[in-house]
Amino acid sequence: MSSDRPSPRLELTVGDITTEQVDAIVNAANETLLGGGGVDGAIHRAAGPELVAHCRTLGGCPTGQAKVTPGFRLAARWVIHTVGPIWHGGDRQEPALLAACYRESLARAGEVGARSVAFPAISTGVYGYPIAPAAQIAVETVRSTPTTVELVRFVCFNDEAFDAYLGMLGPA
Ligand code: AR6
Repeated sequence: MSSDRPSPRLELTVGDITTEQVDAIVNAANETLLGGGGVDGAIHRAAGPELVAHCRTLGGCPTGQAKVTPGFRLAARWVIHTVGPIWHGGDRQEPALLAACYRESLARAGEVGARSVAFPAISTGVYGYPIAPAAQIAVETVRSTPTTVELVRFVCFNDEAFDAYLGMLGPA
C-alpha cells in the first residue's frame, strides 16, 4: 500500500520518558496492563493511581498490540501501552512482534490525533531483547510506517541504548 504521508521527524534523547513533553508516551507494558517494573512502573507512578484503575477496564493486551489511555498526571495527554516480546533467542517471532509494537503504537497515536510520540526501547529491559537489533527494528519500523505522527522521539535510559540508536540514525 502506498501513502503520501511523510515519515515523522526522528529525535534521540537520554532520560526519563515520564517527563517528556509530547502528546503521547509509549509504555513497555505486559499483557495484563496492570503495571510492573521498569518503565511501566515509572509511568504508573508518575501518572497516578487513575492509570491502573483505567487499565483494569481494558482486559489486557496481547503481545505485539497496543492500547491507549489518558496520561492522567503526566505531561503527556496519552499513554500508549504496548506489549513487547520476551526474548527467547530470536526464533519465536520476536523481531516481527517487536516491529508490530511500533506500528500498532503509531496507529493508536494517529487515532487519538497525537502528533508527537516518545518511545522507550521496548523489550530491552526485563524482557531481554538485545539493544542493537531492537534499536534497528525501532528505527526501521518507524521510518517505514505511514503515519500522521509528525515527531517520534526515542528516549534512551542509558548510554548503551543511546549509542545503539545513534548507530541507526547517524550523528546529528
Ligand atoms: N524512561 C525511559 N526508559 C526507561 C525508563 C524510564 N523511566 N525505565 C526503564 N527504561 P523495561 P521491557 C528503559 O524493563 O523489557 C515491566 O515490568 C530500560 O532501560 O521497562 O519491555 C513490564 O510490566 C529499557 O531499555 O521493559 C513488563 O512486565 C527499556 O526501558 C516488562 O517489564 C525497557 O525496559 C516489560 O519488559
